Amino acid sequence: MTPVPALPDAGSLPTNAKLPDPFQRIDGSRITAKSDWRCRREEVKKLAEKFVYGEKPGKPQTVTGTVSRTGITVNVSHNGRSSSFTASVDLPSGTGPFPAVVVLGGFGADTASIKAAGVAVISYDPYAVGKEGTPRNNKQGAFYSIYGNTSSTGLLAAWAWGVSRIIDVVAQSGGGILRADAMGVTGCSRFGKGAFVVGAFDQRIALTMPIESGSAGVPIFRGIPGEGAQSLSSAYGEQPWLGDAFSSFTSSPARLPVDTHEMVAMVAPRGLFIMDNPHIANLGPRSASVAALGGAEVYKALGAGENITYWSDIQDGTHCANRPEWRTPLQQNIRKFLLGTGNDPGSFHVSSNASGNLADWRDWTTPMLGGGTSTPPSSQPPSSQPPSSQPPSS
Ligand code: MCU
Repeated sequence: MTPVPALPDAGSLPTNAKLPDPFQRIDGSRITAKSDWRCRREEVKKLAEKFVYGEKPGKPQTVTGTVSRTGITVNVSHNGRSSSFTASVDLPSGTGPFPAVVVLGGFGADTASIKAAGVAVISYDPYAVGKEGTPRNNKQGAFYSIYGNTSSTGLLAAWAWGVSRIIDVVAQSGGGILRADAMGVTGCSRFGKGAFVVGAFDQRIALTMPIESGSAGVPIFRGIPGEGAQSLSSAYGEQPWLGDAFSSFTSSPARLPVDTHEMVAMVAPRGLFIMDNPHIANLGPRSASVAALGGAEVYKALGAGENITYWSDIQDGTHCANRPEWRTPLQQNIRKFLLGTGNDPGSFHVSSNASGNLADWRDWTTPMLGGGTSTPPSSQPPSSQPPSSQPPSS
């Protein structure tokens, strides 16, 4: 892969009230083929690390661990430092090996439906890897034991690094119990922010399902002030979720060279099911719908427009409630992307209370990308993906 060119300096970024063009490379040219997306995605990733989340390092020098029918252990060492953490496993009935969904935090995800579909639940405590409640210059948890307590990487990227290590261990385990090629991720609220970053930064995740993620999650940063969602300075200051470098953007998101529609795009063409709550303006649901619509343009350009679902048309306004409206699309997404037994098209069900208009936010058009081989046909089982949507990834 061509190396990513030099990234812009924080001091020289132009102000752009519109969403950056996801198809435009750092050098100013636009991509023309589906096979160009992989390199462009790498640029987006580097920009997102530098300006938003902080660096998510790749696989450490040593990752070992175990997978049993009840739990996963992860042991990591790198440059003479080591740390470890565990996650619990809850298997569905049947013989396996099973697909699995990593659930961040202990609430909000419909784990009963996941298991009923024949998929294992891996309960992952993000705080074991990146604790909340610490100052930015003394971050704690398994990630920071390795990369240093003053690492500028925020908690969301640290949590995502932890899930990547779980996948490493599952992949190394021989696949008797869990399938590393059929892994999903979900979580609600702050753990919806985490689930979103997990799926954007690890191409091995087959299905990404953030729930009611709010500011620093799915909503476009540029839309948050106008919508009256949790302010960027509040989200930046409440916990070190975002990287330290985001501090210079909290009152000027229009200077960001990336926005979250491009995090949506990083998930493409893989399965993405965004669940949101239109009854709580603090969550920025209108800005989340714009992120989904903007990112969906990349899905469409890759010929994978049916792999993204956005659903905020729900009755109950309680934050992180278990919602009947999401059960059917959840089952459909699991069948399509984890079990390989279905092919229902994704769709947008945007509440009229909180529906954003992409046309207000973009000054670019969606190209017809050439080449037919960069995205899997949606009926393809999750285990076999063609080269350009493959790892390497970490
Ligand atoms: C929506 O996620 C967060 C929100 O950003 C915070 O301001 C609030 O304190 O907690 C929410 C959450 O994680 O609720 C469970």
